[in-house]
Amino acid sequence: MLSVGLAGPLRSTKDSRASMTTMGGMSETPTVGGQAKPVTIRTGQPLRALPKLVNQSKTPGVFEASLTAAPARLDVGAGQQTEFWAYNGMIPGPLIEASAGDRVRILFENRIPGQVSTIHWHGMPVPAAQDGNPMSPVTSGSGHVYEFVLPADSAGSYWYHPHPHRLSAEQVYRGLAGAFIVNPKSDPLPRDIHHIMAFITDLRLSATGAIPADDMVDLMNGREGDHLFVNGQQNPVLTLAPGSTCRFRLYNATNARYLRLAFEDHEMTLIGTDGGYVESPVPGLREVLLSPAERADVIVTFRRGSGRTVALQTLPYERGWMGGGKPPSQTLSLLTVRLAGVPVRAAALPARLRKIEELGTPGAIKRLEFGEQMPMGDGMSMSDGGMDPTKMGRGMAAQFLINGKAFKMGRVDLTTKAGQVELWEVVNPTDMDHPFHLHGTQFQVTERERNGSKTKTPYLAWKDTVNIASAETVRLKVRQDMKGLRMYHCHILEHEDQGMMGVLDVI
Ligand SMILES: [Cu+2]
Repeated sequence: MLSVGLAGPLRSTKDSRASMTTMGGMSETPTVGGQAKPVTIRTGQPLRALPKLVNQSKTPGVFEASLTAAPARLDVGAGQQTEFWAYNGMIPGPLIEASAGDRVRILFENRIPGQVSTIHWHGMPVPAAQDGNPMSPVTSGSGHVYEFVLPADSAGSYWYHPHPHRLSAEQVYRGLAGAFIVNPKSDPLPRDIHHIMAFITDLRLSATGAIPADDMVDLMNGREGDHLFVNGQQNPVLTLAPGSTCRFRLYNATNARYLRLAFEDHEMTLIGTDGGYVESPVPGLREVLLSPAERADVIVTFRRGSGRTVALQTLPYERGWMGGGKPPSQTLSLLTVRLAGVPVRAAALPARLRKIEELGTPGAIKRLEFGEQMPMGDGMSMSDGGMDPTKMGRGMAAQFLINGKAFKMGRVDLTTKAGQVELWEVVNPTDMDHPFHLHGTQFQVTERERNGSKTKTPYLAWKDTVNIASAETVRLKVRQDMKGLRMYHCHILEHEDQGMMGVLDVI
């Protein structure tokens, strides 16, 4: 177990966990920070479409609206009210839908009691000053207008969430997150394909319906809620005619849960990643792994008959776990597709979806290495970039690092020239997986390396978040086109808040 005063890498409990499961199965008991799971949430409601944020502008090519973050009392199907922090009173936040080329102007009002906040436009190519960095906080009781123009080739499945200094994890697990779709000027997909948003979140509730604060287990591993939601509903039902072809925009908007997604007995065809369409559909996928913050756009044709169902499931995934309190490793149903009525003909996909320019020869190489460390000495007096001592027991906390350093406000960690292609090597020698996210642009993953064996990425795709598995190195090409300060960090939000983040200055 962990002890005071040690400086060195933390060990995960992968091995001991495996033997515990074999011996007694005790680790399969659902826990909430060590207590039995007390709340039952309704399932089986018709899947609802995400409510849209209404465009207030009458001018073509302009999207104008307001988002207010404030406490909201809502029932998510538990038969009791829960106090969330919500955008415009909704869990998840309203869907923002704009088109490539649009000018976007969003008035943000922060009514979260006593906390600064920001809105980060995750994955979107917006100017640094408009991107909701922790350096640009909006104080409680005040507002800020975010304004940016969506570039011509920026269509994709993005999202928005708070990014304040050390408070991102709490503000997201209390409910602040929403989807932001940018549509292309002309869409290559045929119109007879159903379009389904699947914005996946998780939630922990106490017996009284309250959202408990992060405990030590959460701070170490990232918080996994006990209840999984699609568009704010637990295991809702989507009814379709047999033979229907569906496009699912799959989002992992959880703090720390890995989603290994599969449709029972149905293959998926990948058509898009974080930054929009891939060049050509990639058929034959049995599963898609989404680490926190990643998105995938997939096509499924439902080939079972009327009266049958097909579940969208998340399968067990070992991401590495430190200490006790590991949630049960199990297959969970996220969404049930019910087939009913007269069969329809499957839709055909176009052979080409878009052109992606391959980023050229890198002019510079950067190496980023994740680290986990026990604090030195009593460790609890850290003033910058460390953990919040009010939330910890003495001597119990880990630190999460990039290149040996915890995030420090005001420090620039890396510098790059606008317009220059770089090769980034992201190295993970720790025992846990960490999803790596970079602001300001999309990148192209070129290669993964593990135990000396290298795998080239088989197709071009734009990504803003990529999982770096334990003991893995991921190489990616990236070019920043806009000057200013950009964050890069682990998207397990508790790790980000506890220092696994740096600042890139684009000059
Ligand atoms: Cu992490």
